[in-house]
Amino acid sequence: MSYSKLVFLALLIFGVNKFANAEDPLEKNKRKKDKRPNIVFILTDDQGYGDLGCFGSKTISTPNIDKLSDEGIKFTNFYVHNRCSPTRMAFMTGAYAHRTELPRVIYWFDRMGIHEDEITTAELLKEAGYKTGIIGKWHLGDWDEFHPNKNGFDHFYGFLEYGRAKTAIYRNKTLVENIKKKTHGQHSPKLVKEAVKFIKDNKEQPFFLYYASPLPHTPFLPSQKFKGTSNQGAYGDQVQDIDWQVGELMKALKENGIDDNTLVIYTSDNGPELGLPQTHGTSGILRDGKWSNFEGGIRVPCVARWPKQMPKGEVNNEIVGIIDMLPTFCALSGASVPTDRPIDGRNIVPYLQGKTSDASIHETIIVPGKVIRHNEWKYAFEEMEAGGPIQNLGDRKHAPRGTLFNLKDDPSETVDVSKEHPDKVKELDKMMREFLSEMRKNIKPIGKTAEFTDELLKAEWKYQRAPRDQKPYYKSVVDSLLQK
Ligand SMILES: [Ca+2]
Repeated sequence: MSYSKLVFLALLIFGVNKFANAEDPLEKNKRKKDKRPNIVFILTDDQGYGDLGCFGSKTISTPNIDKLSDEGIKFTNFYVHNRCSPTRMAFMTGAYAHRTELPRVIYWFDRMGIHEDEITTAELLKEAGYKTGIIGKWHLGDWDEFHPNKNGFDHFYGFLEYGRAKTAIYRNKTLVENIKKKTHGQHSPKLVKEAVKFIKDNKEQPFFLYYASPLPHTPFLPSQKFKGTSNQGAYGDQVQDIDWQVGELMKALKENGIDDNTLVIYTSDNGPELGLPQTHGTSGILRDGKWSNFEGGIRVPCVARWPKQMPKGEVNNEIVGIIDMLPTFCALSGASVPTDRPIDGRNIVPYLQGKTSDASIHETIIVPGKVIRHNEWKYAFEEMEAGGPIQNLGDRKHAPRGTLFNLKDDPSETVDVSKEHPDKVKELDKMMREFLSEMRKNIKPIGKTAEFTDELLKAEWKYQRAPRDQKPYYKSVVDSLLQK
């Protein structure tokens, strides 16, 4: 039976019941017969393309993640945005983050976040009868208006945001722990414990677990257990910590007898932070890293495992990305993809089943207004910048507007071939203009708190960046605006 028929049949038999009662034996029986897969989506933070054993690392050991690759599919062309919040927004909405006015990171003082009108991946899965959980880092708004519980997640445990020195762990809306000093790796066992419990509690029914580790982001602070275990400094130690976490999650799936029909996807939210004085992440063969729209910033390692339907040990070189998760998870759960708004992602279930046809599901991936990849061609609609604001660029260079790379011949983006292919330049430039024209017509607002004003936002930025002795002054400006 074809997959779509299976989904249709499952819907016909089991329906979508929002009022499922855990005590009702009929409902319980239905859930036991529910054959839809569980989904575990693991997202790491600032991990480079070259920093997994299965992606060629010789200095970091990742046996558990490599096993996912051996038992499933390795995706070599998986795209995200080049920084945290936009990628997480794209994951939740199935669309490029620029469509929601979010090309940048949300900081805790921003008073903005995901808009209440967004239809999130979690909401769609919840509506389809999945139990939904997020464990780890949210980063789509630090204020109550944008809370994961208001965006389709039945369960939340972790950090609303992880960018500031002081942070906190919440379970749903309850404060569990105030964290005075960043100690990244120390939180891993707590996150794992919560995830293992979530898996156990929901083994009788389909669930969606979004496991968003705050590792291996700067500052590199591995837990004592992993300190010095890799050959790539404290950064590598953190990746080995992540690998341990993946192993624990896989163990829990096996122990609960559900690993066969659970789709596990592992990837990173953006490329590695480069140019640091200490040993850091690597993009492997790709150029540049985080903050940049060179491949090292927007292409990340990705592996997926789903024994029930997926072939073992395959490599998929097609263009795919974080935007594809919403339509793909809709197809798996029987939910309908929203039709009242542009969705840039595509359903890649055929790839997950090992089917690759002559026609690619995706031919194009875009960073709106910046770069466009179409098949093997990559075009700089604007100057492609190397690195980011806090990085030492060393000998890393920008690429001027109009640069064209052929990623098939030149995966490391070293030779501009725009002069040899003027027609291709014209074609891609036109594609981007047409995309932007459509996007501007359909732009969706970012969510804002009641207090949000441009004036307040500017004042908070100044306060955050002010030297210590000037902080009281800028704080008084913020306070006076808040009292208005
Ligand atoms: Ca990140």
